[in-house]
Amino acid sequence: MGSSTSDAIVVDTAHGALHRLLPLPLVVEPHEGSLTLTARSRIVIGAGIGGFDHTVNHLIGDVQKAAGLHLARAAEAADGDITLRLDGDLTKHGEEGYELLIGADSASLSAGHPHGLWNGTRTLVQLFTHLPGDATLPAVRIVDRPRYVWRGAMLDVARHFFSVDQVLRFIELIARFKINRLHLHLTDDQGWRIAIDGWPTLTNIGGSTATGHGSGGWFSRTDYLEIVTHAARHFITIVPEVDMPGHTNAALASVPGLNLTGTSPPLYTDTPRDLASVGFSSLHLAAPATRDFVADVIAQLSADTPGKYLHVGGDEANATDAWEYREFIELLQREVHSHGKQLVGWEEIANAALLPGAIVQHWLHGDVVRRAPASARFVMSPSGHTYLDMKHTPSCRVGRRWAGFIDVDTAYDWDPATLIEGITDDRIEGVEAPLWTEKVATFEDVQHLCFPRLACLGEVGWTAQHLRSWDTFGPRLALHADRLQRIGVPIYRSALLD
Ligand code: TNX
Repeated sequence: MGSSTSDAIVVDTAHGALHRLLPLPLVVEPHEGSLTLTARSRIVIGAGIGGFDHTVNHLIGDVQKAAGLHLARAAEAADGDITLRLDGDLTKHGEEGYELLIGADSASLSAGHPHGLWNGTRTLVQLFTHLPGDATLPAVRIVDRPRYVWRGAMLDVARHFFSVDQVLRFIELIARFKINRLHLHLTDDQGWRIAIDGWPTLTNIGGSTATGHGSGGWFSRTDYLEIVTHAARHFITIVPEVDMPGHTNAALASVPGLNLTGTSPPLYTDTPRDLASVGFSSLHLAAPATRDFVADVIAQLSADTPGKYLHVGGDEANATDAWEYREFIELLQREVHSHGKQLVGWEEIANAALLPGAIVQHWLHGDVVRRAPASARFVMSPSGHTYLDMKHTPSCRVGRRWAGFIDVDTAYDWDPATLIEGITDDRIEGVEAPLWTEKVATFEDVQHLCFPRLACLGEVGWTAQHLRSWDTFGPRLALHADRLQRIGVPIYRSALLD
């Protein structure tokens, strides 16, 4: 895009279109005037949209909430209407891109793919003032597409369990910022949270605990279906993680045959004090049940997950010999591939022989990441910028501090492409912010740690680097923090936003 557009962004921040958008689109051309919707305005459903009722229903519900108008559907456009069209150019917009035109008489949104149409509706809803009874939209032309395909949040439901209803709400909240991956950390030393057919003790025993005195819990296959379905309606892909071969005490405690001795260790409900004392548990290839267990878990999760990714963990396997670690990851890779899925793992999997398409999730050591083959793709979750379990400031009532304090400026002000030498945008799939929950026991605290920092991540992943600056982001974040507060999200209100 030309410099004139970025100039416009700098000089004209008072224009509603620029002030209200987060993440910032690629091209925003503010025009004079505005469109005022009325009770006669309708949503015109263009050809091909018929199958995407959920997007239309969401838009109708969101306009009702934002502007107090319940728009009807129509087939033919007239003045005052919003037209949705699926006739955009896929090569120009990509799957997620869209073009939105708001003039004094009408608005139109066009995309080449349903995901782009969804994203465009999210932008449209942000453009309202969200003041009671105000149904005006600023005149503007927006052409948009994301920097990265993977813009993720991770929720650790293993250390503390969060219910289906809480996960559904979490999905709704992250979708506001065009986050499109929800990575569920389903298993760890302190709990196993997904029922696997034929292995009832995994959840009956392994799901009964949490860190500290938490009561545990798990998702049935039906629960999981509800989660992936709700996510799909928000164009969010669920990335299920079963962490292996380390971080497996809950499984070892549930299934004696996963142990070399044939005897289970006790359940574990502590928090390792530091990074050196994590990774004490390990699966072993030579234990009698290991290979069947791995095959069954990966087969069921592959079948139940509509998305193409299977995350196998692989982090901090400090109790696994180096040779066995490599063999284990290679076994997991074969199983994942046998179900047509793409392998994802924490950066340590770069120590194994990865096949093309493997996704390596960076969190701590750039040098490990550089060991990955040239064909590997990367999701960047640098702990010093993205770890949502870190405190915002020293006085925060919840959170940890080993990766530093992460206030909203630190969560925003980094460039994924300049973190690790040799890992530039051509190799980067995207970015993700993980919430680990050893110290996070309530959903109130989940929201306090995630919002508004996940809005920062949303823009890091979406907006072209040359358009990003903390100076223009801060005011937009403050506006969206206000909106979150108004709908009852117990956010962290950073002093940087006042
Ligand atoms: C490191 S990040 C971990 C997690 C902990 C987290 C605590 C990673 C791949 N492993 O097991 O929960 O630190 O901040």
